[in-house]
Amino acid sequence: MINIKENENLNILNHSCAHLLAQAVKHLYPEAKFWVGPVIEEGFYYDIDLGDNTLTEEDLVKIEKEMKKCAKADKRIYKEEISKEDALEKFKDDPYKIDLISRMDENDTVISCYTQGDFTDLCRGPHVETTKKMKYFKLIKHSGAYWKGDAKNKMLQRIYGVCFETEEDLNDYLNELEERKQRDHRKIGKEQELFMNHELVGSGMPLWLPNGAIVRKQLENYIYEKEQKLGYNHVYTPCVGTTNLYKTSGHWDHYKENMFPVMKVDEEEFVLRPMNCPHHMLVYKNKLHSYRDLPIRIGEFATDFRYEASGAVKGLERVRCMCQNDAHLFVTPEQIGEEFKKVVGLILDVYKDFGIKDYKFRLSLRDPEDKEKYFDDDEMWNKAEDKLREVLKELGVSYFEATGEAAFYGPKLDVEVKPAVGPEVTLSTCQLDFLLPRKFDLSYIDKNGEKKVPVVLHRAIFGTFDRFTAFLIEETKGAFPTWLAPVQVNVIPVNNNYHLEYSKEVYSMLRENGVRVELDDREEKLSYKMRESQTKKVPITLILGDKEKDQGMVSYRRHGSDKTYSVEKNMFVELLLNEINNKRIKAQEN
Ligand code: TSB
Ligand code: ZN
Repeated sequence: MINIKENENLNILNHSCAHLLAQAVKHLYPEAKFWVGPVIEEGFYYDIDLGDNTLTEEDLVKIEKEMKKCAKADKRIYKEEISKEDALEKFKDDPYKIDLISRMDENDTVISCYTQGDFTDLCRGPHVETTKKMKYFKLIKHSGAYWKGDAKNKMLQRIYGVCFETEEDLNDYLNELEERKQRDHRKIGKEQELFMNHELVGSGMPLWLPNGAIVRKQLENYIYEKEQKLGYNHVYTPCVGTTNLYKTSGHWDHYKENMFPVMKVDEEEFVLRPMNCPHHMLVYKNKLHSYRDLPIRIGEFATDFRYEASGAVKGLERVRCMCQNDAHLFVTPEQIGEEFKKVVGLILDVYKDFGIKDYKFRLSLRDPEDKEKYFDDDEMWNKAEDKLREVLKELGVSYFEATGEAAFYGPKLDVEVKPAVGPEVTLSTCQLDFLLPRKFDLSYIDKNGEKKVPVVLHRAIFGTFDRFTAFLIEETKGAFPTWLAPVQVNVIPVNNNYHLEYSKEVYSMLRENGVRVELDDREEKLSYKMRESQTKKVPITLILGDKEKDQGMVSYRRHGSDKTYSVEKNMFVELLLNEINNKRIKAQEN
C-alpha cells in the first residue's frame, strides 16, 4: 500500500477530495460546521460538527453520491488570499474556523481560502484545478472523534475517504481492505474463540480464552526451550513496583505518560509496571558477580501495563495489559558485540521457524532535541549509538534509521515485520543500555579485581505474546500449523452405529500420545461434520469407516485440501508426532 501522505500527487488529490466531501456534506447538512480535514497515510478524513446527527452507513452512501454530483459539476477550484480580519468576518458563523484562524501565527497576516462552486474552505492548498479531477474516490468509514482529541470536548463526526488517480488503483485498495477485514485478528479471534474483551475488565485488556491460551502456551514453551539452550535463566517477579523503583530507574521522569496512575497501599505508593527492567536489575544485584559469571541472562514472561490512547488500542496487537517475552542480558563492555549478535541470530532463527521473510531492521535513535523523553547525557548517547552502529556493521545487516524511536535509556534495534496485508508492525527488539546499570549501581569484579559497571541488553524476541499472536492469526487466517492449533485432529466416524468403537480407539491412542484431539460423535451427516471441521480450521480431519476399521488404518484430510490420504494407524501417529515436534509451519502435502 502506497503512503498517500508522502506521494505528492496523491496527497494533493486526497486533500482536494476532503474539500469535495465537505462541499457535499454542506449541501446535505446546511448547518454543518467543519473542523480539520487532513491527508493521512491511507487517504483523508474530515472532522465535522453535524449538530445532533450521528452518521449511519446509509448517510455515507448519500454523501458519496452528492460528492459524485459535485465532482461532475466540474467547478474550478481557485485560491483567494484575504487578511486575518476578513477571514474572521467571512467565517464568523463557524466557531471551529474562528478557533483555527485566531490561533494562526501572528506573521500569517494573509490567509488563503479555496473555493469550488458554492463552497469555500480555509486552506493552505495546493489543490487540483477542477472538481472533475476527482473521479476514483470512496468513503471508507465513519467514527466519532472528540474535538481536538479531548474527551471533555464535543464529539464530532469523522468521515474517512480515499481518492486514487485510476480506477484500477482504487479497486486494488478496496480489495486489500476486504482482505484485511477477512484476516483481521479481532474477527478471527472471535470466530475461533481465541480471545475476548469485556467492558467490565476494560479496554485494551483482552481475556485469552482456552483456545487462545493453548496457542500462547505453545509459543511460551517454544521460546523457553530455545532460551534455556542459550543459557537464559528465567524468573518470576511481581507486576507492580513502588514509585521509588521507577524513580530510581528513570521511568518516572521519562516514561510517566505511558504508565497507569499511582495506587496507595498503607504507606507505600505502587504503580503497575510498564517494563520489567528495574525488577531484573534488582535480581542481578542480589548477588556479587565476577566477570567470569557474565553474560548473565535473566528472562521472564512478564506482564506489563501501559497507558495506550483509547483510539490506538487494537485487539491483541496494541493492548494496555501485555506479556513480554523479555530478557535482560548483563555483559562486560567487551561482550556487547558477541551477545548482540546472538540475539539477532535468535531473532532470525525464530523468524525462519515461523516463515517470516518480509522484515526490516530499524535502528531507533534518540531525538537530541527532546530532553523530556530522553535521559540527558550526550556522551552516553554518542557512545551507545556508535557502538550499536559498529555492531550492526559487523553483523552486516541492512537497516534504516529512525530518530525519536529510541527507549529513554538507549538506542534500539527494532524489527518491523510486514504482514500479508496492512501496515508494518514492530515485533522483536534488542536495545543497548549504559544507563540503568548506573542508576541501580550495578557492578562486577573484573580480571584485575576492580569494580566495574556492566552493560545491559534489553531484548524481546516475540516482542509480546499478544502482538505476536495477533500477527500469527492474520498470517495464517486462523489456520494454525498443527503444533500450534488448539485442536490438532478431529475424528469423525462415518456412521456412529458401525464405526464409533474404532473411532474411540483411535481417539484414545492420539490422546495418550499428547495430541489435542476431538471426537465428533454427534448424530449429524458426515458431509456436515467434515464441512464444520474445515470452518473450524482443524489441521487434520480423520474419517473412519469400514475400510479403516477392517484394516486398522486412518483416512485423513488436511485443512484447505480435498485430497484424502490413507495410512496405517500407528504410522499416522508417528507421522503426526514428527510433524508436531518439528514445529513445522507448513504441513507437507501427504
Ligand atoms: C525489551 N524494556 C524493554 C524490554 O526489555 C521494552 O520494554 N521494550 S519495548 O518498549 O520496545 O517493548 C518490547 C516490545 O513489546 C515491542 O517491541 C513491541 O513488540 C511490544 N509492545 C510494545 N507496546 C505494545 C502494546 N501496547 N501492545 C502489544 N505489544 C506491545
Ligand atoms: Zn527492558
